[in-house]
Amino acid sequence: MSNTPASTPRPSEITPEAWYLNRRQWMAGAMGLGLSALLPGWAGAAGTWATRPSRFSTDEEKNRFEQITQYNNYYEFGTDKEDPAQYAGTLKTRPWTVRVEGECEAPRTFDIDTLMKLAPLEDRVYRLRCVEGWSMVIPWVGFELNALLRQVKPTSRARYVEFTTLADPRQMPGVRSRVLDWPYTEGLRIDEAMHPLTILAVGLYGKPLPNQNGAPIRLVVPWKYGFKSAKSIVRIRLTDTQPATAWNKAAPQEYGFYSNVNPEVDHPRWSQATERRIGDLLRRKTLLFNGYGNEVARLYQGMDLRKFY
Ligand SMILES: Nc1nc2c(c(=O)[nH]1)N[C@H]1C(S)=C(S)[C@@H](COP(=O)(O)O)O[C@H]1N2
Ligand SMILES: [Mo]
Repeated sequence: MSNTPASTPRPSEITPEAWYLNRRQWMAGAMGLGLSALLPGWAGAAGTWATRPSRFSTDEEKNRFEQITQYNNYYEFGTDKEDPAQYAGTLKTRPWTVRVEGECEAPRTFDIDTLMKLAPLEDRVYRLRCVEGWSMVIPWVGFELNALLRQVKPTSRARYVEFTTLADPRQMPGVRSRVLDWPYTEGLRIDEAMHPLTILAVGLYGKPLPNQNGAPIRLVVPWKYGFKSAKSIVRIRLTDTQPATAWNKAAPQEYGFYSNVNPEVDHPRWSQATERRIGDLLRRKTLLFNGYGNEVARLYQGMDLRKFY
């Protein structure tokens, strides 16, 4: 029970329409009671959300705020785990826009403050499994990517989604080194992108995202290795062909397009059978799809997960 979120509705059961309606109704109620301080999304002066657990959340113990914000991968700010916390202060997160374009009828540029308001009143407490062999449990605040994609009306040719993140050498010292071919890009198949577990996170622990965690907006795909969860996104493009991804370009035999967490498919240089939860002494077994198999296994029915790693 503790390893998987409570039973998840099928994507078709959670329409963005229903979700907006719920939120509107909730807001109307809150207004009526004079509880405007509890309004979702908009953080107001305090910059916080009043959140409640989501049915998608794991009830495993959460990592502490300090662990989540001081042990990071964000190569634009350096490759050591302490670098992002130390150097990401130079990242300017306002003004900020996210361009959503490509195979869609209504391409649009969204302002970050508009997007922040889409985040509902719930924490998405997700496991994050890094390909390097460590994991954390993080209470994200965010909204389902499908809610944004539906707004631009994808065409029938939209089979994949490409994510492009900021690469500004003036703000990001790591971009001057050649560890990756900047900008950092990632990709999902359209059904993965539309899945209700896939979110754009704008906060954690009820506060706007710290820069080192990918402010002001980052992807979170909890059944895939952490590197799929691109930080500080500036562009989302619907495509008809599989997009190139930064890690696949850097080392194709090590990092495939799918990168689903899989204890049976080893990284060429190490086993993926176990992981260390940050804060724990002993390693634990890694779960197929990071424990989200009940929700996502059907997306890969009939696929050879060794070939499509
Ligand atoms: N733009 C960008 N996004 C990125 C990375 C990065 O280096 N640059 N690192 C990835 C990796 S390897 C992981 S494990 C997660 C870490 O997210 P966290 O530091 O918020 O836990 O971010 C991912 N997103
Ligand atoms: Mo990672």
